[in-house]
Amino acid sequence: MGHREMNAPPVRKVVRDADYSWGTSAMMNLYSGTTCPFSHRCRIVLFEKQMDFQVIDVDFFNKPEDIAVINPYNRVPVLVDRDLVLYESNIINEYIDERFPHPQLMPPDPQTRAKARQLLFTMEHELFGHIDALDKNLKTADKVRAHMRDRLVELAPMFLKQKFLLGDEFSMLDVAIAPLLWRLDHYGIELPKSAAPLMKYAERIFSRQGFIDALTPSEKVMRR
Ligand SMILES: N[C@@H](CCC(=O)N[C@@H](CS)C(=O)NCC(=O)O)C(=O)O
Repeated sequence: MGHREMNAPPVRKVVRDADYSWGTSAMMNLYSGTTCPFSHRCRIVLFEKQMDFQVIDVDFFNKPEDIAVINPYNRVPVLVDRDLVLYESNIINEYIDERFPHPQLMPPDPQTRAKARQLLFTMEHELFGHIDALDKNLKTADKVRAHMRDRLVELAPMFLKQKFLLGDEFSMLDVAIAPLLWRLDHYGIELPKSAAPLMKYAERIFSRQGFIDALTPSEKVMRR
């Protein structure tokens, strides 16, 4: 898996009319929702690495039953790497990062790595854990929008001093937050002017080739 001739370009196949033939490929297969922010995270990591992989678009309106077979929570993203089946975007991303360490996205030293994991947890708790309420337009959606806006505004001053969330290097933390920053208009989250440094930071991520390549056609039109 992932082996190829020196200098040969990586195989980055996107399967749009999937036959869902689980794990039959020698390459890593990512089953990914075309508008799913969690799948988006995994696509970004795959495209940041110089390796072969296959992204398989999963149609939410016609979700194959096999997803429930390989993920007891019946959700995407799911990564299939031969015998290994993984779900949960952050767990998938750490696996890809360890399997293909260049460029390394988790910090190399244990202390900073532990801190990064804690920040990933906080990000789920404060931000991504509420996305379902926005996607499903639940009664709590407005409250959730205000909560997410406030948490994001708190982050803004940090980017007056550093380029990315963990310092001046792009890391897994930036990967994890990027799908939300890309979807602010889509989710109706309006940020005040004081969040300008955060949006400058977001543009820094959006201009990366890995980020651009990872966008699906449905995601491309989410941002004006
Ligand atoms: N915590 C999970 C969240 C995954 C998730 O919520 N995926 C959504 C799509 S964005 C899903 O598959 N929902 C089930 C459905 O819509 O049927 C992760 O990080 O991977």
